[in-house]
Amino acid sequence: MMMVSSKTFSSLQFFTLLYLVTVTFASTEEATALLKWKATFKNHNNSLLASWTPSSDACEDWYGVVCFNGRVNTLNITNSSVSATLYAFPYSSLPFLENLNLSMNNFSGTIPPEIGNLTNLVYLDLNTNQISGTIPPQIGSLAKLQILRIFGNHLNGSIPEEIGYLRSLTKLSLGWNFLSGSIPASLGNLNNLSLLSLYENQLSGSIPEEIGYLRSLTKLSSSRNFLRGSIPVSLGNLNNLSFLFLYENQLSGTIPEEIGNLRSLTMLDLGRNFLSGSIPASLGNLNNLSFLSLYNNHLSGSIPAPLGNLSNLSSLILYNNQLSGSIPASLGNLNNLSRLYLYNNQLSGSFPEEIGYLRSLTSLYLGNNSLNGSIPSFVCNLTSLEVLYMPRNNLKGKVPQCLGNISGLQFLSMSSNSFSGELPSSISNLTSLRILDLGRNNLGGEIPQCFGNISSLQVFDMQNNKLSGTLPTNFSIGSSLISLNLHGNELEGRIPRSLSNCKKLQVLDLGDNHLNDTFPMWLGALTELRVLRLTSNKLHGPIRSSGTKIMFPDLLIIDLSHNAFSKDLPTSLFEHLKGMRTVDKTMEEPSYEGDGYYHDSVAVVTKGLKLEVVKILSLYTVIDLSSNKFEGHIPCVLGDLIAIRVLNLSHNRLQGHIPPSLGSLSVVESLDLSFNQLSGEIPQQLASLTYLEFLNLSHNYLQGCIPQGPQSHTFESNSYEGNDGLRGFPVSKGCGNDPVSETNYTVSALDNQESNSEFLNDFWKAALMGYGSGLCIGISIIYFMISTGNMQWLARIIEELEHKIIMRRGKKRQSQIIEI
Ligand SMILES: *[C@@H]1O[C@H](CO)[C@@H](O)[C@H](O)[C@H]1NC(C)=O
Ligand SMILES: *[C@@H]1O[C@H](CO)[C@@H](O)[C@H](O)[C@H]1NC(C)=O
Ligand SMILES: *[C@@H]1O[C@H](CO)[C@@H](O)[C@H](O)[C@H]1NC(C)=O
Ligand SMILES: *[C@@H]1O[C@H](CO)[C@@H](O)[C@H](O)[C@H]1NC(C)=O
Ligand SMILES: *[C@@H]1O[C@H](CO)[C@@H](O)[C@H](O)[C@H]1NC(C)=O
Ligand SMILES: *[C@@H]1O[C@H](CO)[C@@H](O)[C@H](O)[C@H]1NC(C)=O
Ligand SMILES: *[C@@H]1O[C@H](CO)[C@@H](O)[C@H](O)[C@H]1NC(C)=O
Ligand SMILES: *[C@@H]1O[C@H](CO)[C@@H](O)[C@H](O)[C@H]1NC(C)=O
Ligand SMILES: *[C@@H]1O[C@H](CO)[C@@H](O)[C@H](O)[C@H]1NC(C)=O
Ligand SMILES: *[C@@H]1O[C@H](CO)[C@@H](O)[C@H](O)[C@H]1NC(C)=O
Ligand SMILES: *[C@@H]1O[C@H](CO)[C@@H](O)[C@H](O)[C@H]1NC(C)=O
Ligand SMILES: CC(=O)N[C@H]1CO[C@H](CO)[C@@H](O)[C@@H]1O
Repeated sequence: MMMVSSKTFSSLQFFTLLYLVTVTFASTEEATALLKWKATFKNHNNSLLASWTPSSDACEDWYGVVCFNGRVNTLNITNSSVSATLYAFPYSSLPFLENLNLSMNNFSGTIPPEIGNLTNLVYLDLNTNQISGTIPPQIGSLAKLQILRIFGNHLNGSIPEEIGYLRSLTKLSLGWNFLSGSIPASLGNLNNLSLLSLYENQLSGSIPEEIGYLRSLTKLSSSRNFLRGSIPVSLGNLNNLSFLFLYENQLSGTIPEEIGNLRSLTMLDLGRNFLSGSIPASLGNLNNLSFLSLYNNHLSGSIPAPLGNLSNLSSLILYNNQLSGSIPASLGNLNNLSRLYLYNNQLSGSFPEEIGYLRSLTSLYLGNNSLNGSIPSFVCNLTSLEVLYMPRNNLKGKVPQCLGNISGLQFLSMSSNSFSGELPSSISNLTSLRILDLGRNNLGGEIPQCFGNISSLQVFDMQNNKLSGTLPTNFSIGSSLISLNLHGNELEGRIPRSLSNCKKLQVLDLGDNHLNDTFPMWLGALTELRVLRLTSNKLHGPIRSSGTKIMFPDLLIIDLSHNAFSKDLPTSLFEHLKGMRTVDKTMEEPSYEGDGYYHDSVAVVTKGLKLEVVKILSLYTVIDLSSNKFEGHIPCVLGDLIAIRVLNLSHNRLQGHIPPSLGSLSVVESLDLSFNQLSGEIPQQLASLTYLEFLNLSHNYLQGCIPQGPQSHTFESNSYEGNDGLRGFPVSKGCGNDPVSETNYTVSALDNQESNSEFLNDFWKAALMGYGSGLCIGISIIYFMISTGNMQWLARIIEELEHKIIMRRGKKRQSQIIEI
């Protein structure tokens, strides 16, 4: 069969060829067995495996097959789009198989016990498939196994103790599954184990002390499980350990001093547990450490000064604890520090000048502590800073002009302090600035004109200061502005027409100022606008539509209260508000943003909140036109805005009847029509509003019987007082429909949990910074939470969504699956 035609054919070449011919063909039995298996694939036309044919040589020609001495030694069909099961694999026909790599395919079904027949296997890799069921104990027969990777599947049940028989194992990766039960102590026998990853399962119980016997371990992760108890002191023996990740469990007790013995450690993450006590000073011995994360625990005491010895540290993440005392000056030695997260603690004192030495610092998060004093100008030496986050401290003095020199600054928040003086105009030189939040201070003076054209700016929040003068008039085309909040200042003049250039604007709050203008109907062309708040200004005149088709299509909150608007209620405006006309059903399918990167603080803290704002907010729609000079009738068309939760038309000069169409506002929670000149009877339809928690119809000229419905009992007589003609419960008897027995309805008080709102406030700003899931999140949620204080209502929805997201955790995206 072999044609040998060359005349210069040496005998050496001849023997070589002969060898190839006789030896390199895989045993026919092996090839046949593999073909049989391939025939069971759901996609047997798989293009990568097209080379697997009866007429070709398995050892020479088949994709992914490597032979040794004519027998199949390696089967490596990683990432080959194979949809199949492991049931028909030729377990008994491949006695020399050492390397089986089926990773990143679509293998489903369970791992059959026959896997134990592959006794020569050295490497077994099934990662990132759809394999379910339990790990068969027969796997313990694979005595030569050095690498076992099954991460990224749907395995459940417990980890078989028999894995402890695999004494040659060097790498064991079982992460990203649904394994439960406790970690078998037998793993402590695996003397050669260098990597142990149990990341993201449902393991419970405590971490066995025996794990501390694994002297070869370099990487240990059992993050994201339900492990309890304390961190075993024995882990202090693992002197080759380089990664120790135990974050997101339920570990309690103190951090063992002995962790300070792990001199090889480069990354230590114990975040999101219930650890208490102080941070052991011994951690200052870990001089290879580059990443130290202890966030979200109950750690107290001060930050140990020896942490300043960690000269390789690039991230120090201690937020959400109860750390107190001052920031140690020694931290100024951390030349390589790029991220310093100390927010949400109880740190006090001023911040030490030495922080100014941290030239590598990109993120400095000090918010929500009790730091005092002024912002020292050495902060401006931190020329690498992108994030400077210091809200909610006791800082005072001026905002330094030199901040304008930190040219890469993207996020500047100093809100809720006591800063005074003027806004430094240098800030407008920061061409990367995305978030500027100096709200809730005592800043005065005018807003420099140049602030109107910081083209990168997305959030401009100066609420509750003492700014005076007029608004900048030069908002320019291409503006990135998403949220402009100048609420609670002393601004006067008109609403600048140039705001119509801010096409991305979602939130505009100019409330509580002295603006003197007519209604800015032209804002209706901003199709993204969700919140428009102009309350408590000197706005006046009738609200008339401009006749355009698109008018506030996404508006969900409009608050024009406490102005001097006059004439009829704006019927044509109501006819347009598309966003208020549908009750959003999308809540049923919240978007799951995944758990991308493991130590992403924000992503972890708030994984349940990664939702599109729009979806949440569309459940909270408000029309507040109270305390103006509106007259005429309440237009029936209001009844079409069926998504309204809060409708307030009180303190106007409205006349005529209450339109029965208001009975269509089926989710309305608060309805206030008091202090008008409404007459006639209360429409029976209002009695069917089952969500209604607050009703005020007082001080009108209403007459007749008060309609009774399921919610009527909750309203007291002051809901109706000042209407001489009204009769019936609760005002009087005599309508023949008094309730038989009084039921206890608990009307939930609007529950203003400041801490909750602050937490969310952090969240959305961080979200804007690109952490987690990107830009369009949270602005409006937070906006409304802070401005309405209605926490309880939102908390309910968020809980519901978190639950749904947890239920959906199984749907993981392959691209996100990581080994450790
Ligand atoms: C395999 O066949 C299916 C259905 O016949 C087809 O949709 C798919 O594109 C084919 N795949 C390849 C790689 O040829
Ligand atoms: C397995 O196959 C992939 C893709 O062909 C290749 O990149 C990889 O090096 C192979 N691994 C082994 C261990 O043979
Ligand atoms: C898997 O294969 C696809 C192409 O089929 C390629 O784009 C991708 O990078 C591969 N993934 C890995 C992890 O090798
Ligand atoms: C993976 O396999 C399952 C079960 O056989 C099948 O329903 C699914 O379509 C396959 N997915 C892909 C991407 O091939
Ligand atoms: C399996 O193949 C993938 C992709 O080439 C590779 O990254 C992995 O290390 C292999 N597994 C083993 C155990 O060799
Ligand atoms: C594993 O999951 C399957 C369904 O996929 C279920 O039937 C079985 O009871 C589970 N086993 C354990 C031990 O949880
Ligand atoms: C453990 O590793 C050592 C050194 O590589 C090796 O000599 C020994 O055989 C291994 N032990 C087992 C049980 O494989
Ligand atoms: C800040 O920079 C100035 C000028 O470069 C320098 O004189 C000063 O010592 C620096 N301060 C700190 C704390 O690094
Ligand atoms: C902005 O920077 C330029 C040059 O760097 C400087 O001349 C100017 O004074 C700065 N503007 C402000 C308002 O600080
Ligand atoms: C609003 O401005 C107009 C003229 O610009 C002035 O006549 C009027 O008094 C102002 N209204 C209030 C309430 O200040
Ligand atoms: C209503 O609730 C109060 C306090 O919770 C309770 O004392 C009272 O008995 C309840 N009344 C009825 C009628 O259930
Ligand atoms: C030859 C051999 O070892 N066969 C075994 C393959 O695996 C099954 C299931 O564990 C055993 O029952 C066989 O004895």
